[in-house]
Amino acid sequence: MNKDNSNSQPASIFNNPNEDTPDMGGGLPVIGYWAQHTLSPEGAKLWKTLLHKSACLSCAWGTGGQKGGFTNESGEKLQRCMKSVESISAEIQPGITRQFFQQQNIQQLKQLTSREADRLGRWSFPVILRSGKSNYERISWNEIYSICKKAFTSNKTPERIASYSSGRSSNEAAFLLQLMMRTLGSNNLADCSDLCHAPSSFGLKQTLGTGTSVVSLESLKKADCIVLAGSNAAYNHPRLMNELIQLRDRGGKVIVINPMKEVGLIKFASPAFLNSLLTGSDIASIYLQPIPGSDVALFMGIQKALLEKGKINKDYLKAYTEDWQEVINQVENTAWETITATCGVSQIEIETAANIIVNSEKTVFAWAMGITQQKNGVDNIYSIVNTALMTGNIGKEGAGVMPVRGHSNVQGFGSMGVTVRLKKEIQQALEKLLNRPLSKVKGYDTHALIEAADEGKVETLICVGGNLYAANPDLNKVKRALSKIETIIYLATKPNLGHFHGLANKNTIIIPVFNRFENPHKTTVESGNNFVRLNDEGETHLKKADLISEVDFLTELAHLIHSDYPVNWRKLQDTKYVRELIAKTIPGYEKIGEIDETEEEFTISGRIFKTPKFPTASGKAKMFVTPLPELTLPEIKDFDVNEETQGIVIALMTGRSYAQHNTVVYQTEDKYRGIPHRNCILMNKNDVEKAGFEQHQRVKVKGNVGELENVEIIYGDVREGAGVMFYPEVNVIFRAEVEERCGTPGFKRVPVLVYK
Ligand SMILES: Nc1nc2c(c(=O)[nH]1)N[C@H]1C(S)=C(S)[C@@H](COP(=O)(O)OP(=O)(O)OC[C@H]3O[C@@H](n4cnc5c(=O)[nH]c(N)nc54)[C@H](O)[C@@H]3O)O[C@H]1N2
Ligand SMILES: Nc1nc2c(c(=O)[nH]1)N[C@H]1C(S)=C(S)[C@@H](COP(=O)(O)OP(=O)(O)OC[C@H]3O[C@@H](n4cnc5c(=O)[nH]c(N)nc54)[C@H](O)[C@@H]3O)O[C@H]1N2
Ligand code: SF4
Ligand SMILES: [Mo]
Repeated sequence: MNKDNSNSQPASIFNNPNEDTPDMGGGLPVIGYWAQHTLSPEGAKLWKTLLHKSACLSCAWGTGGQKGGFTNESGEKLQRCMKSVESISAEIQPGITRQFFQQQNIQQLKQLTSREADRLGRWSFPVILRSGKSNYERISWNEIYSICKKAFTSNKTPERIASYSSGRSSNEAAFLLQLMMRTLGSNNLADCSDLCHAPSSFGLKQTLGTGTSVVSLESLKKADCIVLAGSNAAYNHPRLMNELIQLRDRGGKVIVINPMKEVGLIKFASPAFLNSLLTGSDIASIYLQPIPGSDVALFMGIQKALLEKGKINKDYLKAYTEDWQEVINQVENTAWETITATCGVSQIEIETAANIIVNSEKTVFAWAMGITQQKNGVDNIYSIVNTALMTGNIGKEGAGVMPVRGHSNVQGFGSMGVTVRLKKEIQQALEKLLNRPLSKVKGYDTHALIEAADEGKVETLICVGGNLYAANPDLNKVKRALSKIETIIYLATKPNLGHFHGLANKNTIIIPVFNRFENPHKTTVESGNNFVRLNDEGETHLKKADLISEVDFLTELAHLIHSDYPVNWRKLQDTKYVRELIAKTIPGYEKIGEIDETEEEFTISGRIFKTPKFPTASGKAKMFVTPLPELTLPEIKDFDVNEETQGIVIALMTGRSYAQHNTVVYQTEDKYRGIPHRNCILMNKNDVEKAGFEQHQRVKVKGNVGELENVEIIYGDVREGAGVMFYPEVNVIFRAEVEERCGTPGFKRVPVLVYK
């Protein structure tokens, strides 16, 4: 590779051995999907929703809101992607009928796939599965509240009550959930972010004193280089691709770091720009393919290259950071051979990437699950922050660090205090409100919640959205753990695998809720770029259904448990009063107190860093030495198979197909990766041949707690030694290694045996 001419190589670097796959991401298939859905019989409902003033349901990029469904945070139009249509289409399905549950017993419902469960339609009335019964049945609201009141108040310590939540709901629901739980004395506020960006929040807090991105969309538009590590934005944050396209158009560079060559990160055709749509736009200027789990080494390599070129910004480090000398010493003392052997990327490629950063004025370092879902996810964050600090890229416009967040309001949940690591400021504000200290007992994050439930330590669980069962590794254990909980209450819009497999010991109750564009009151959400959106009131197409808003249910439940302490809960059913409470409690959210009058959406104060002053105790950023990971794989015999077994052990990266949203599968194929159905493993051709297999052969894939059979091998441009499979199906075969500092499972480096 030519050191100085690293800006244009995309088409040729894509070496997909699978000839049937498209040669770019996005493109005409996306327009086709739009047309098919918006012109279909459901089209009118779909358009109504697209035009409704509310934030997109799908990812945290933050499209939609008061300026209209198609507008991004900078006011640009044409920003609604196909993923958004996909998620709305699922919400505007008809309701499930009452007869359905009379006809289908739980054993039959357990046979459904994720897609089939979602296609049953919307939950449209509350149901209960009582112990010993074989069918879900309709239940009255009176009985629900009486069971819930008992479940939350009788004969137990607060630690035996827990919640889990997922970031589709509103800030208002999130705030109420945590206030209700903390008033009870329970800090058990597990959340989907524990499985997702928790290492980012943890790592950024330790280093920079903040928990979220320090870059706004506006600022991103001024960058001239973006490092995109462990993210497949072409699938999961499609409108981020517009920013990458525009950055390339203005002469900027994109460094992609990903063990898998994702076609959309090489070339992407965006419907927002006609030229791009017709011919496709180059995305990656350089594409580095490290060994899964080795990013710390790769970033250390970049740091070493900077050091050797004399390009470390020591003035910046001296003025604005702490402990930088230790980090530089480590880089100095780590040999290139160790670095390249650990990450599997050559010195020259690493130097090329370092050169690009050095020659750029403003670099944004962005990342997603490839970085966080690792046993050493926090070290990954440290190594990225170290690199950004060494190049003076934090605390100025157009530069910074940017975790690319998942669910559309997952970040809002964290801001509202739905977390086991509560900010001091929020703790103090809540203690003032309650007029007593909060419980000091450490709460369960998602991983700890499953462990505690399995040990019989949880009696009552409320799940505000999500799919606790299928989102976790080791599904059989999760099922067993949940079955030891006496009462589980699921608030949900649509059925998912968790409602049929994640059953309680005594009562499993499903509360059907309005989604974001149906609520009878206004709500707010927070995007990954720290922008707060206001969602207008709406209505549901399910005219005969018996739905409730999350806010109404939580306030009524809280009223039953706490009466009028510390607030008049029923008054909070008018969400304006919740926003007033949020304004007083949540740092940076002051403006939400007036949003009902002003309708002014806003950037949360204190989050975007334009100067290198940090909200840490010393005002400086803190740097951490990052140990290199030891990335050995087990041997065939370690999988408890006989010695003659023909096969190969690889590091499996488990994640999303093109057409799924987390545990919910919309379509079975993944056309951009050439994967025809869900039971496939994507592998490097050389690995397949080494193991004596061939493309399309059916094999078994074995993890440390189970195996999948009849799995079809598909060739893909993934580096040797790695493979790709889809969750939630694959979650049945492995117990993950866990990042000890925040409980996040290592979903992106799962050792598996592929064998006959
Ligand atoms: N359409 C759609 N949009 C979504 C979602 C969805 O399911 N569907 N989910 C939402 C949520 S909750 C989230 S968290 C985000 C997820 O968005 P992403 O993080 O983009 O999704 P993943 O598929 O989990 O993995 C991202 C990439 O990490 C790479 N990777 C794996 N291991 C490594 C590694 O060791 N190092 C590096 N550098 N890369 C690695 C994989 O090859 C993959 O390309 O998307 C959000 N948006
Ligand atoms: N192997 C593997 N496992 C993973 C991952 C991976 O990459 N690999 N990724 C992890 C990540 S990043 C995440 S975020 C988790 C996802 O974990 P979760 O967030 O727990 O799961 P989802 O599939 O997003 O939950 C979907 C359900 O949410 C409900 N829902 C949707 N909208 C609303 C709403 O407005 N209100 C309410 N109350 N309910 C609603 C619907 O019932 C829907 O079925 O999975 C994790 N698990
Ligand atoms: S990029 Fe994300 S927020 Fe924007 S329209 Fe697509 S799914 Fe919605
Ligand atoms: Mo996520």
